[in-house]
Amino acid sequence: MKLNVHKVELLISAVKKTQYPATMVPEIALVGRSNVGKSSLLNKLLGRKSLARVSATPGKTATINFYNVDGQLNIVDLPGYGYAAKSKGEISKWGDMIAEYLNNRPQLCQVILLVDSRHKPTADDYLMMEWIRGYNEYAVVIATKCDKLNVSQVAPNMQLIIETLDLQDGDILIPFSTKQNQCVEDVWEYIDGCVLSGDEETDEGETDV
Ligand SMILES: Nc1nc2c(ncn2[C@@H]2O[C@H](COP(=O)(O)OP(=O)(O)OP(=O)(O)O)[C@@H](O)[C@H]2O)c(=O)[nH]1
Ligand SMILES: [Mg+2]
Repeated sequence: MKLNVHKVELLISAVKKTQYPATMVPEIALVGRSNVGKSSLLNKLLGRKSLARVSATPGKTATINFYNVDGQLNIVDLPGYGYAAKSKGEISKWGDMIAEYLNNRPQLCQVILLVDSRHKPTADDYLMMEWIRGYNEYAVVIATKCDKLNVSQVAPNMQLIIETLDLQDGDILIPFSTKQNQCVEDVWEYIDGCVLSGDEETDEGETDV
């Protein structure tokens, strides 16, 4: 069954647990470094140009934003990590805010990790992947900004991501770009599978690892 996006609503921009929406629909969270393209991916997936605010400057998303899709699913846009220009206090406050969400949300059915397709994943990405491994049956990684790669760079860069994050059989790696439409379908295929049919995996369009 394909989930068609008709109505999207920002439920709340939360900074603490008491503000999380009481909805019991399945949730999918987008995590990754600042500036990797989490908010852009959300806009592209939901077909809304500027629902989530996007910026060329890292650190744009500072709250946990819950978007409800057709009353069936929440997609959660989290603040990014690894933004060096922030003060130590701010980094730790953001880290705590992200951890509090990830550790206190039973309806969270999958955490999707975004990494920049141009670069080797960082130590923070690896830590995030370890957390995801402990929490989800398999990992879903989206390699963003693929339009910035030459065709010949795609395969080796995907391989670098697979090796650095130690992706295993059954994990999913989806090359993504906001400038291409096919990859949007690939992500939706996966979300539909995850949300509507339990933990069913899809194998179209993604890189088998
Ligand atoms: N060329 C290209 N640029 C992209 C793509 N996705 C995102 N960007 C750009 O990357 C920058 C950061 O995008 P955001 O979506 O704000 O990144 P974010 O991960 O939400 O960042 P934080 O909110 O700081 O954590 C913006 O200038 C986007 O236009 C993509 O697929 N291709
Ligand atoms: Mg953002």
